[in-house]
Amino acid sequence: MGLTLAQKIIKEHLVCGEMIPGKEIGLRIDQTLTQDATGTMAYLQFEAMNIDRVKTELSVAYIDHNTLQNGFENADDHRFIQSVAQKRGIRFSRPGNGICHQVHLERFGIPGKTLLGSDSHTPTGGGIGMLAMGAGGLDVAVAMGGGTYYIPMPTIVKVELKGKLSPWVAAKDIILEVLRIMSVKGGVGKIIEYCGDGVKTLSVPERATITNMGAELGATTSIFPSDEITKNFLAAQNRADAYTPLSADDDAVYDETIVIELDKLAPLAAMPHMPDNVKSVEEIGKIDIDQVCIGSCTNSSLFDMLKVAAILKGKTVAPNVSLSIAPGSKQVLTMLAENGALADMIAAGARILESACGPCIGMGQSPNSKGVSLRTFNRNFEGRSGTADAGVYLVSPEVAAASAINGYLTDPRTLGEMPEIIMPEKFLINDNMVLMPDSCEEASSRTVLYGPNIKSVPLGRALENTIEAKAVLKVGDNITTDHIMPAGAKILPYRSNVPYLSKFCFGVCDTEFPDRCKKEGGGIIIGGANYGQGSSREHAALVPLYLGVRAVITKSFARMHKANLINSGIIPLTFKNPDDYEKISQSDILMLKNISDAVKNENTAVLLNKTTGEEFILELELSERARNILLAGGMLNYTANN
Ligand code: MIC
Ligand code: SF4
Repeated sequence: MGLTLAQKIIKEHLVCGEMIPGKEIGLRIDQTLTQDATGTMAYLQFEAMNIDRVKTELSVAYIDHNTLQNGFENADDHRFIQSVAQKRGIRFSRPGNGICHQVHLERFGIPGKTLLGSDSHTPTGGGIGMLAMGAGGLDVAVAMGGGTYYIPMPTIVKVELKGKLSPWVAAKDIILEVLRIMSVKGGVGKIIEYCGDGVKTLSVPERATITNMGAELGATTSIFPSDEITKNFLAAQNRADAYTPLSADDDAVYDETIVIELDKLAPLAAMPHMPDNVKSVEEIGKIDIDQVCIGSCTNSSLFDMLKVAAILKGKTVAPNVSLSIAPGSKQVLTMLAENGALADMIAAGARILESACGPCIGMGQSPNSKGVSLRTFNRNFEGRSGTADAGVYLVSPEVAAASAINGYLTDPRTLGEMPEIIMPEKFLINDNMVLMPDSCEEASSRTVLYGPNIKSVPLGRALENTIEAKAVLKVGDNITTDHIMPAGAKILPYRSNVPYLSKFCFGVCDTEFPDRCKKEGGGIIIGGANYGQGSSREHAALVPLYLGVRAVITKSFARMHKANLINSGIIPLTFKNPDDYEKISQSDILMLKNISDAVKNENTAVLLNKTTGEEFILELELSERARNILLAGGMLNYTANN
């Protein structure tokens, strides 16, 4: 039986386990990336492991999230990450060099390699045929130290792309269509593999838009074959030797198939507040807008920017709209500047931002109250923009630029003929903003520089046999890590200060949660389906750990968050009968009897609701390794014990 492309790469990197869907497998990781919002924690954990140098083929530390330096904290974190990177054999991409995923695709990604990143959009690398996955910082720190990365073996979904996109319809519309079909929980436990004759009509940046936003499906990763188009992209980046042709076997067997006829797609938008709340732009109609933001790791390539510049050329942004544009990397920004496209954007009234995440993570450009913001980004969760009552629509660069000119949501097909974009044959190569690490000799005298905002990582405690605690919070379906641990300009600088961060935990749902938790000495959280979807941030587990949360009981979990809970020593449990969710109210006293015995040996545990007297069965879906980590009270204790 033939293999799919993802299965081939997994097979080549398999350290342990069998490739049976749902069973735990261990993978060798070739490359890692970190960004600064998760990186400080990841490097604190790496430093705690006492390993001299990283053991990967390549590790890169990017500074792209916390670039708004409103106080010393972010600059201190940058300095800390730089000092660790230089000492430990990691390349350091300086602030201004660009968004990690865009730069990694341009300068470092290699088809067929595994990439683990402390950011959920690491699957962007699937655009050139990498097996690229997001994970919590601790898992990335372990991989940097040469450790194995563990995941449940995913099932493989084939997305067959047929035909060619019509004018004004973009790669973003393909992934929005996949989201419409599969939903934000439809990809959990799955790898999405793209194939079909439509693949060869898509450039690498277009493929990367699709694999990037596969994160919003909850998928483990997404991947495209590596073909002539990949080869030309790598050659244009002066990296022809990185190319290897890769594709699925003709007789590969997939677990599911979705067919998308590209010529039938129209411009789409994800409406507030979920990336799968998708409708066609035509159907939504000409709603008034206040803001347009173009950029982020989803849509900030040179190709995207040239399209935007061509639409804006000779026009002026509508008076009711504020337009911001953040090109994805220094390479993109420089090339735009050199060919005049940047001048067209500026002349039209665009507010040019540095090459960084910026508004995507609420680092500035929050919309006005009740504002309507069109963004080429990948997430439109409530409050993520920094304005609690704003409504964010996710759209393609074409829709964004056309709407910025008109002042209302615009189907770009109404603009007439689509401008032709001619891509340069060679990208401009200048890696002067990537610092090479010290040699082993130099490294021995380099000190790691800790700022005063860097506080120690909270530690769990070994699991006791009975947990009796209050249901300190009950939430519904699709709770994101942005609900659990919000980001944004006011909070992000404290990513290395868990005690301070804890004041904002669950702030979007219930501002009293942190105080309640402290008063009760912790407790148990009750959640709905797909709990913890979204980002890889382990802070969404570390902060609840700090607040004394011992277990989370839900209808189902998102993959990365479940792994982060286990790493933090918080037990993830699911209702055997999802209807039992209704039988627990916030503030009920709950009791998990014989829980350490259950974690040791059983697939179920019993929960007694002491307030109502009812008992329910909960499921424990855990690998042997995860059981041992939980018993030890988290990964750091487990590693120290072993
Ligand atoms: C995001 O898009 O939410 C982030 C910020 O990039 C996160 C990582 C983080 O929280 O630092 C992600 O997607 O993993
Ligand atoms: Fe940065 Fe936004 Fe991409 Fe996250 S999704 S890496 S915040 S640009």
